[in-house]
Amino acid sequence: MSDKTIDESKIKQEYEKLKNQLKLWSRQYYYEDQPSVEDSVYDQNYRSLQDLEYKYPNLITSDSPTQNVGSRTLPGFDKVRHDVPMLSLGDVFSKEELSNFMDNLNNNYPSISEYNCELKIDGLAISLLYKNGNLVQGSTRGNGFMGEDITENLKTIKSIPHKLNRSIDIEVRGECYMPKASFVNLNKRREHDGKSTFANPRNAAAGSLRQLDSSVTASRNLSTFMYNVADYNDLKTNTQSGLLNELNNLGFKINPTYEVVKNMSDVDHYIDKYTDERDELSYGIDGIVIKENNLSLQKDIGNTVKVPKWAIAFKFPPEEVETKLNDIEWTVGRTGVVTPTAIMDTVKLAGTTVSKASLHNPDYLNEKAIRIGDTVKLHKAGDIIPEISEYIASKRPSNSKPYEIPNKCPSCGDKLVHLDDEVALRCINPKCPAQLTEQINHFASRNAMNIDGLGPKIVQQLFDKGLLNDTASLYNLNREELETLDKFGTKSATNLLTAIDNSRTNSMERLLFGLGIRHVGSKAAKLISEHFKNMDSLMSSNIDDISSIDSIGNTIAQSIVTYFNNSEARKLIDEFKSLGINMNYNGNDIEPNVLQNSIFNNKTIVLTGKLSRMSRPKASEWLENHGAKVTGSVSKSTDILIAGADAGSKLSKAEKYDVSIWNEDQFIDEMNNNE
Ligand code: 0OX
Repeated sequence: MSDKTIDESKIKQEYEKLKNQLKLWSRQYYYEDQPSVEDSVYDQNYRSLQDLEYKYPNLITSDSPTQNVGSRTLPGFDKVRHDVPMLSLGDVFSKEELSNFMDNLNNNYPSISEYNCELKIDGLAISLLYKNGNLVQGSTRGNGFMGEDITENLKTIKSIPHKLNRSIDIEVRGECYMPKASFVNLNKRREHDGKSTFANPRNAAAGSLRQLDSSVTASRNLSTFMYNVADYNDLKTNTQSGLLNELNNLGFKINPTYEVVKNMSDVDHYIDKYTDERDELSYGIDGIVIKENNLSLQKDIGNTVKVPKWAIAFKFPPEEVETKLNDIEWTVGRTGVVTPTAIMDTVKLAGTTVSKASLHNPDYLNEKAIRIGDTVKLHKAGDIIPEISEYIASKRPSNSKPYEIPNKCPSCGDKLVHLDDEVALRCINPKCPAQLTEQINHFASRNAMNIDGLGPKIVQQLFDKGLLNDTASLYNLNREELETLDKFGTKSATNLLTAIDNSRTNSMERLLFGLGIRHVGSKAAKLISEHFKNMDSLMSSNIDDISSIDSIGNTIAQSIVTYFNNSEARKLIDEFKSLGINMNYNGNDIEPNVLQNSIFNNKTIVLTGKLSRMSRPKASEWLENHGAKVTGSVSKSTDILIAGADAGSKLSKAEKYDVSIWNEDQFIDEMNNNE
């Protein structure tokens, strides 16, 4: 073989390698939402490929990322300037505010005679540009002035005409959305494929439009409702309702529910009608849009920089029902925290039956000032979690008395205390039966020692019979004792004994998690066990040793050291040792079911801003227990940013890296789905 041929084959090899590498990275970034290299690395290699192709054009193959026109392979889309800005909408949250808005407008423009009411589709605003009746460009709203060119993707949506019924130049605007059923199916499919699911149809639509391969968008079954044009002169109509009709004639899908009305009372009816029918619609709506109907008047009224002054969005209030508060139940958790739960008459609320709502802690309860017997208003926070908003003063029974926060533990009767400046009430009796049974339940749970068949009812019976008093005593149970349990024959007793016995060989992380050390979730337990390999070396480590582990912070490290400094804890470990419980890390254990089923499993998550319904450490702990790695800063490898109120720079960084951003409601929504 000549030197030249060797050179050529080497270059070809290099070209193939580079091309395939880029294709893999591109796939990881766009299809799997799992980028494995920084953008800069991708760009650098992409340029090397371009250089090679420039020098050796005969190498170029049609599957090269540089040749892919339909599905761009470089991160990001081309920018599109909106010559006529794409406005958003101002919003109001009550009928009173809406009525004020309309009164103001009517006073300033007495010639207003009509309003057009439309449903507010919960999707993404898009703009479609037609030249001579042909679709030439489709874009996202972006910041209103500059969006992204997503023409190829929008072309895959069936409701978007490629050719209009008239050969005109026109720019049409509207909403792209994912129907509820498509969203449910998509998430089912993704879950089945082990991919992360979308939090809501809006996010799913956004993710589907930002695909660089149009065939992915095509498979997502998106749809559109168009409702506006950049320049009214392009249409022969002088009203918003007429404009919708014209758009329909041109071949666009419009939402047919619009109604031309005269006054606030009509608007009121429209709102009530669709508040009732909302659940039945096949697409999500998050409110009603009210627009002054005359287009020339709209022009006179004008816009602010961002929103029209002639239209407003009325956002739906959360659904609310009334019910009676019958009791407040206090339950003791395994760490001794005593939490109140409202027990109410069962009611239907936003699609489910509800009879309980957490009252969180005494401060919260005092703030609500509710009494047993009160009629209360109940809503679902973030559309998911039942929450009492307030009591109805006029319905308070005349003989009701202020509710007294208990000062004794409902389980052991010991005095309840507030530790440090905690709002939570605690029972600090280490022998409190409720705490002990909860500890045993936790110890036996799937992510911990995974003792099959040892549910809370059995634990309670064993405890009541005096056969169990702590986690170690589980390993001393015998068949005769187990056979004294309700409906427990020889077979069930043998099965349970085998399950208990099998748990002796569990890998160290299960025991470590099962101990119930504050802040130590199952994921942290695994990382720590992986690092220290056995319990003795963990017990003799210090805070620095523990926090040197990647993604284990000071809080966890401090908590572990404090735990093992306690002689009772050391005694317990000795007891476990003498009972033959494995103290070593066995290597990669089979992931517990909870982790396998959790969408948070193996996700890198950052929490930022103020969460209103739980503390950040609590949220972290929960996430870690569900397999997530919680880190402090946003990077390309972050999967999800959970942003509470007043989120700052992490939010903009996440936007930059195109990290999924969830608000607290979405997070709580997913927590519920994962429980
Ligand atoms: C919707 C929706 C949004 C557009 C520009 C000025 C008024 N989400 O369904 N916006 C508008 O109108 C805005 N109408 C809608 N129906």
